[in-house]
This record gives sequence, structure tokens and C-alpha cells, in this order.
Amino acid sequence: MKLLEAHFVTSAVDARGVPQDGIPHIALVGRSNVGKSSLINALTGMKLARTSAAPGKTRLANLYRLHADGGPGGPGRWRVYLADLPGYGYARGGEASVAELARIAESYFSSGGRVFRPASEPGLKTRPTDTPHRIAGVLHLVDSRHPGLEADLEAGAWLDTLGVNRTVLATKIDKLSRSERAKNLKSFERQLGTAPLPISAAKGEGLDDLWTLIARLSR
Ligand SMILES: Nc1nc2c(ncn2[C@@H]2O[C@H](COP(=O)(O)OP(=O)(O)O)[C@@H](O)[C@H]2O)c(=O)[nH]1
Ligand SMILES: [Mg+2]
Repeated sequence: MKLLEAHFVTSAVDARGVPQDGIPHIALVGRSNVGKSSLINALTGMKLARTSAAPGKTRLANLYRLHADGGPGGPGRWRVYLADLPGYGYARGGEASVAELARIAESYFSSGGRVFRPASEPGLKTRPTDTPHRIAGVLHLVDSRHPGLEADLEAGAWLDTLGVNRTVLATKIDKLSRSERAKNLKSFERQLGTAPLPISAAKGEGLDDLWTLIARLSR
């Protein structure tokens, strides 16, 4: 697989700001500071996304368009948007993380053909909208050093109600010793119901596997 081009395209404020060009999206979701921007830069080998030691900078959905050739499925060119959504788990004043995520991500996900309905309407959790963008998958980033955070568990449960393919990425894996790594990955698997893919934007671990996943979801 070869990356041909990668660009920052736009900061979408609401659903109308999302390009309706038929290119599928993969959304990056996670707590502020978990490493979303660093991952986009590591995947592309470019400084496309602003990274920061101070959490809570992204207020909009930042869209990055990738153009690649090959990968699983053989030769052929394909495109995908990586959508860097605002981080959750940073609100002051006690707003529940899941409410925060729902608020910031709602128009993004609802314009993807899925509208979140209250539980009082059983069987009507989703409905198509007029101009959907296809969300091919969600990358749910969790910090490999901190299993069991309430915000991540709530977010995982909320994302599952959307019915989108969700992959958990355990970020900053380079910061763990061998024994911590095994222990924490097991904890995440138990808590989130799926084995996370360990990744390091700093050292490159897991990025080949992630590219394979992105190609599989996008093509
Ligand atoms: N050691 C290490 N640090 C990382 C890694 N990924 C991100 N960071 C650091 O974590 C901080 C937050 O990263 P950033 O990408 O801005 O997080 P975002 O808020 O989710 O976009 C920055 O100081 C990064 O340098 C990683 O894989 N390994
Ligand atoms: Mg960021």
C-alpha cells in the first residue's frame, strides 16, 4: 500500500460543513490528549494535525483526506477522510463525558445517516438522513496507561449504540513496560469487550496494522 496524498481539508462546524463527495469517513474519537492528532501525523508521515501537551484544543471536526493505492483487496486507488473529533472527558462542571461526546459528535454522526434517538422510541435508534456521508468505522483511542476510565467506558457504550464498526486503539504503548503492557491490554479487552490494537505514534508500533484496517474499511 502506498500513500499518494494527504491533506487537511476543513474544520466542519456542523453537518453542513462535511463534504458530500461520496468519500467514506473514519472517525477518531477519544479523550483530550489521548493522541489523535499525533496518530494522524504518524500515519501520514506529515505534520498535518496540531498536537499539544495542553488538552482540549480541537473544538470542531477536523477532516483530513487521504489518497492511497493498493492494500488489502489488491491494487487500485482509494480515498478516505480521517475525521478528528473533539476530545471528550475534559468538560468542567460535571457534565457527563457521554453527554459531552454526544453533544459534540451528534451532528457529525447524524449526518452520517444515523440519528441518535432517545430510548423512549424503541426500535428507532437510527434513521437515514438526506445527505449521508458514509462512516466506514470509528477508531476509539484510549490511553494505554489508563484502563478503566469512566469516560472511556461510557464513550464505548455510546459509540456501540451507533451501530458503526468500532476499533479500540491503545495509544502511547511505548510508555509501558512489558508487564504493564500485557496487564493493561487485558484490562481494556475485559472492559471494552474487544481486544485493543496497541499503537505508538512516537515509535511507529501498530501503524502497519492500522493502515491495513483503514484500507479494509475504506475500499
Ligand atoms: N510517548 C508518546 N507520546 C505521545 C504519543 N502520542 C501522543 N503523544 C503525546 O501526547 C500529547 C497529546 O497528543 P495529541 O496528539 O495532541 O492528542 P489529542 O488531543 O488526542 O490530539 C502530546 O504531548 C504528544 O506528544 C505516543 O505514541 N507516544
Ligand atoms: Mg488533537
